[in-house]
Amino acid sequence: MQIEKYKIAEHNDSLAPSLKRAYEFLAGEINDAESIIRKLTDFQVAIPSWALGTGGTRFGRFPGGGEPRNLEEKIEDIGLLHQLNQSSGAISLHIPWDIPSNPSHIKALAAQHGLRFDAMNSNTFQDQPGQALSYKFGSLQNVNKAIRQQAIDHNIEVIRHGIELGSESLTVWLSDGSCFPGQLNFRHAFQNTLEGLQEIYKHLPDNWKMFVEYKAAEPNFYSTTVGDWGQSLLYAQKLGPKAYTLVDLGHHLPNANIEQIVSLLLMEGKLGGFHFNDSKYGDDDLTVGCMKPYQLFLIFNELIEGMDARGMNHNTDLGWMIDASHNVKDPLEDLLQSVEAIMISYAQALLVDRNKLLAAQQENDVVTAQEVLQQAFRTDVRSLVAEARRRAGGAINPIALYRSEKVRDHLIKERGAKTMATGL
Ligand SMILES: [Mn+2]
Repeated sequence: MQIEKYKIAEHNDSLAPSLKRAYEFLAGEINDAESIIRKLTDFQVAIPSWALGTGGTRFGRFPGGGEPRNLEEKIEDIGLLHQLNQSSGAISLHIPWDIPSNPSHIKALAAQHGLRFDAMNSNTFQDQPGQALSYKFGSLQNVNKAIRQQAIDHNIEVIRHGIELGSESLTVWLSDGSCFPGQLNFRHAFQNTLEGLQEIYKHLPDNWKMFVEYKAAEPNFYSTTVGDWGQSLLYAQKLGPKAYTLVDLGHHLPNANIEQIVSLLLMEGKLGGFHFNDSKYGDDDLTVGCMKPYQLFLIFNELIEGMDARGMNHNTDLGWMIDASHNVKDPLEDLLQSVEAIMISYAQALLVDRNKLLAAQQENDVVTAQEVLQQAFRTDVRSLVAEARRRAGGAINPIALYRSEKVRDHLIKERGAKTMATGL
């Protein structure tokens, strides 16, 4: 469903006076609010097609009703999010959960909602119905050449779907690894995986990127064949200039310094994509910014510093995606919260006084360095983000409008109370 424009306008009219007060105060306190607003307006985060239904765990799944029943309805849901926040103008598809049976129709529908297709995601971490060979002992790492070939062929098929939709990148996340010591020859697993990725790489169009996503553990709990950024970078360097590392915030060992990782990957020109989520223990896939907003800010601080050092476009030169999914919230409200958290951290990072920070670093003035960062982090930029959204035609308070319009009730009425979106 879509919300009528006049309803967004009415909602904004009712909140405009208080937003104006807050925004004008903030704009008087910071440097060049207008240029930050322009950057916020440009910045778009891709919504993954698997996050529109209620996420499950291995213990169960509790769907909330009105979940999208097909790819068309997933695109409609993302269109609605984008209508509300004007920052969700892209969709990241997962194959085989979202195979477009009529790509030109799907492409047109997405365009109608102002959406483009971000990275395509392959899946060799599950066996699909009718699949000839099993990935139980891995896909590209497998000791069986025929299984490796099946995984290669699948990725080539995903690229083909992506070309039809106008996507320009492939994310490969492998669950390959081992659960027990001795199960795997690490070198053989690496070599097999590299050879498979090289085959896939050959099928990338010239303007495409391949993102090699790493993950420290789960579902394998002894070793992972792309286990950390070092291993991902090794693959990306051996593959060539179209291959990059993808950082997923939940895929590290506890307390890893992710901001340092992104800084060095950017320095090497090998950071390609980013998966936002938050976690307390492992790959919890919780709402962005719900647990560690300061960490998210510090990561954005390094992202901006590193991208600016290389003259990169903040919006287009990295793939920005949410990768979160869980049990207890309305997935659309959750995604609105995640995108809001991203925009807030981005805005705060744009506020950092880089000259002052650099000078403090040169002087070993540790106290000032911390003051500079925390000055930005402790600035309440919510009115700046809301003003950018209002000017772009979105809602000043997306969740409030979503609720007052009873969107979920409408979706349940339209789609039924017992629908379940494809996904985990
Ligand atoms: Mn991910």
